[in-house]
Amino acid sequence: MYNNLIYEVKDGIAIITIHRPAALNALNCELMDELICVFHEVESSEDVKAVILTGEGKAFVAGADIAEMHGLSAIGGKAMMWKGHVLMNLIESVEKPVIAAVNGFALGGGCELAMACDIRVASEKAKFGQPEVNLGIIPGFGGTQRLSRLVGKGMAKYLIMTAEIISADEAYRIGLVEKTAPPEELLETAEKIAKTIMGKAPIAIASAKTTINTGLNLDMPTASRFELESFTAPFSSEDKKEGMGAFLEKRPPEFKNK
Ligand code: CO8
Repeated sequence: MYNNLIYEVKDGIAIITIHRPAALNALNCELMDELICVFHEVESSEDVKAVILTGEGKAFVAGADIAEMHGLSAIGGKAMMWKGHVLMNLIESVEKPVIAAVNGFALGGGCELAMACDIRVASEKAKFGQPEVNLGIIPGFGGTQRLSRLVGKGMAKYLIMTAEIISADEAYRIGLVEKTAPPEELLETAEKIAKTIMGKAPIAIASAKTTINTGLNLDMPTASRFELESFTAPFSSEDKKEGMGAFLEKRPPEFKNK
């Protein structure tokens, strides 16, 4: 049981809804512990094939909890930051696709949380930003690194240094989100993407996720080599035989995650 999350599994899709309305879903340590716990649960559950992370109300997540951070020493702040890093890295390492359905404010740690997911779909009403410099700090849950990797160094510096809050359309334009949807169609759109991915070979999907995430942290020759090595597991799978066989026999494939 979670105090700040609603967790349900529907047709193979885990839907995690952040529910901390009093603070616009701000990430305090308890909520981050619950997210770490729920992502361990989805990783180990055979029933879960894909994950959607969303928020309830007008915020996805309005940032790290400012009231909690305010009272922290530098050492306490680092401990909270460490928890955030554990969470974001865990989401990236889960071998299932994780889709952020960004329903509203995704600010500071909220934008960082969305960026740790594989794909971001935003409600047309969502707002994004890294407003930490307004508070005298910098992004601390990986945002300086993930934002520059997603939108480029110049745009990342612009957003972090100006603390500008941008619309979903602008986030789409700069490559911070991959799709936008009317608010009432947000979850449906995220589910559609999840189902499309679930129709592919799971071994290939897990391998694609790991290869892209790991390769981005390596120099090009090492990353290429890593792709070469990563290719072997899907290529030797039963699902590869099925996928190619089905193509040649002109029928839809039936993947078995083997
Ligand atoms: N933390 C704690 N409480 C929050 C937060 C937050 N990030 N955001 C909103 N709340 C609370 C408000 O205090 C308010 O509480 P109350 O009703 O008790 O006064 C309630 O949520 C509703 O908020 P508002 O009344 O402000 O709602 P508005 O619709 O007027 O405004 C905004 C919505 C624009 C989202 C506004 O709430 C806001 O600016 N929030 C803060 C956004 C922000 O600065 N986020 C970045 C935080 S810093 C961060 O994320 C750093 C990550 C790295 C941390 C490293 C660990 C040490």
